[in-house]
Amino acid sequence: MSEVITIGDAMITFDPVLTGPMRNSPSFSRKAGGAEFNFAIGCARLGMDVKWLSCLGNDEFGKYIRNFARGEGIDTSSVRLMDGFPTSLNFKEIRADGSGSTYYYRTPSPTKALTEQTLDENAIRNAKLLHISGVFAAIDPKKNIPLLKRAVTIAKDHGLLISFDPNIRLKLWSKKQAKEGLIELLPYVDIMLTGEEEAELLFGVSDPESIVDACRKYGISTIAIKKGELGAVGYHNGEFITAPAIQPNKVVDTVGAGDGFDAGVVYGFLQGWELEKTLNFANTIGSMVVSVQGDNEGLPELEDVLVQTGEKEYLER
Ligand code: KDG
Repeated sequence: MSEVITIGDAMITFDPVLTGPMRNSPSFSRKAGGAEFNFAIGCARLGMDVKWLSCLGNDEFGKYIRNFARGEGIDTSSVRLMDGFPTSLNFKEIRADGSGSTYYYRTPSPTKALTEQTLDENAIRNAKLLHISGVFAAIDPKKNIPLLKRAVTIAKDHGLLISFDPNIRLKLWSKKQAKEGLIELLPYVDIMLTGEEEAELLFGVSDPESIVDACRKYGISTIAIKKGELGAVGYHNGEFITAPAIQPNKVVDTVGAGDGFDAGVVYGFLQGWELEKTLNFANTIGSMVVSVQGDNEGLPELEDVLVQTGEKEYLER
């Protein structure tokens, strides 16, 4: 039985050796990434039992990603290697301030083969929380929105919590498609993990109170709004909390910080922590992710986060 289950694509991520326009980087370092995949790694490093539902190409890259996930302790028994679909690729551009762009080669993604017929419904029934994100939805909206609706329906029928990150990637779909598609998932969501801009796209409002009001109309009871360098704002059970950002030592690559934050909120929530402690924990994870290059290399283990938050002493090894 997994505590947390998630569904999504993963890609080979090519990190440039030079900052600046990607075309000028003479070589790249081969890594792996993908929003839901990063989230799964974040949860596993915090000590949660995680299962990831996906399809990869039946090729060297697909096998590398599956092995990587296995090495993180993620249950990959429902990750299938598909003939005829190359594993998705993502070339990154990283600017001097750590921000960047992505250049995808993921059409069609091997997750084309993940359908309502092949969905591991039993695995969903047996978890505590299902995490979904707008990246998987965007890869193939006609198939994946109904598939996600099926997954969340099974999850709700079996008492799971649903966490959701809109993760809107405008290289994958238009603003109109994103809004129409993702709104369909909101009535199933318990924990909303959103950036301000994404909330504005979905609801047409950008201040925290209005975002919370908009989410609550869909029955969402816990909301975390990610404000990047400004920290986060959270809402739960009538309580509003502003949690200041934790300043990272340096910012080298901001990709994956949101996924790490999501894993932190889910961890705190499942532990039954107060909202303030949960947001501080999640912000700390975000700050640790941005100081390491790679989409998931900076995701910390639980002990490392507790050392950063001052709850545990650093023991020199
Ligand atoms: O959230 C980080 C991810 O977005 C990144 O690892 C890969 O761009 C990506 C995607 O589409 O999942």
